[in-house]
Amino acid sequence: MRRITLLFVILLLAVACGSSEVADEPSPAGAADPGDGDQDAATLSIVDFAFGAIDPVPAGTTVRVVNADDATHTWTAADGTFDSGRIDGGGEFTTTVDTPGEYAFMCSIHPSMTGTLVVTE
Ligand SMILES: [Cu+2]
Repeated sequence: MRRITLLFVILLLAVACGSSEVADEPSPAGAADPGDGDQDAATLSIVDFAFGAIDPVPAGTTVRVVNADDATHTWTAADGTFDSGRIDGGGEFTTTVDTPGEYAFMCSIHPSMTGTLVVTE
């Protein structure tokens, strides 16, 4: 009887170890979460006196410009379609782009900072 109990305990330990290994595996569901949120929003970052990349966005998208620098910057379209005005360091500016097109933009304080926003239909 004692031997059977011992076998049972060993079996339990084996099962417990096995299930904990399974639990340690990363959940595939978790990997799909980031970036899945708001389809109608896009973020453009300003880091180290440069605009980050921004993928083409459909018309009607809300664009959020985040100034991660300490310096003040602006996000200004060459044709005047949008102009954030001064965005203080750590600040942000949000606008909605409604008209399809290709918009060259720059920082009016630091004209060497440039980029292009593509708005699709
Ligand atoms: Cu600037």
